[in-house]
Amino acid sequence: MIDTPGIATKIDYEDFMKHKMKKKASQKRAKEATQGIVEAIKWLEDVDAVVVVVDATQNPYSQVNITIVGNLIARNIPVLVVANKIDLKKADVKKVEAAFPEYEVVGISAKNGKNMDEFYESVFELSKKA
Ligand SMILES: Nc1nc2c(ncn2[C@@H]2O[C@H](COP(=O)(O)OP(=O)(O)OP(=O)(O)O)[C@@H](O)[C@H]2O)c(=O)[nH]1
Ligand SMILES: [Mg+2]
Repeated sequence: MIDTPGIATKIDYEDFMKHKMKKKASQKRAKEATQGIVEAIKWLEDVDAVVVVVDATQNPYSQVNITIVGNLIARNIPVLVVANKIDLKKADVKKVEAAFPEYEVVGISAKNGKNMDEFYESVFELSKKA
């Protein structure tokens, strides 16, 4: 099981500085984070199935989501989309479903454990496709 770092298209060392890191350390950390993403994308070559976890309070139609999911579709890799943070008012699972019509979407809250049974059931179904 691989837990990849969050795949972002933009890593700004100044974001690390906002967390009280010095400039040099922030630049080093940003470089490492970028490397982590490159490695995560390489790992996609070797996986049997992918659980894509998105923040359901954010716009699902981001460039990075479209690129990653497009890549998985092209490779015929089974995918389950998890719309996380349904404990927040802003969360919109329907919007996530509309953005990824190819895949099953399960809404959960990792924070308070909501819908975990449905999630495990979906992972089991996903494993059968792998
Ligand atoms: N409200 C709410 N917040 C959550 C939930 N799950 C995670 N978070 C918060 O979201 C932030 C990111 O959570 P992480 O678990 O670090 O996310 P990640 O995708 O593993 O992040 P990276 O591995 O660093 O890319 C943290 O502040 C969590 O507390 C949730 O279900 N509800
Ligand atoms: Mg993580």
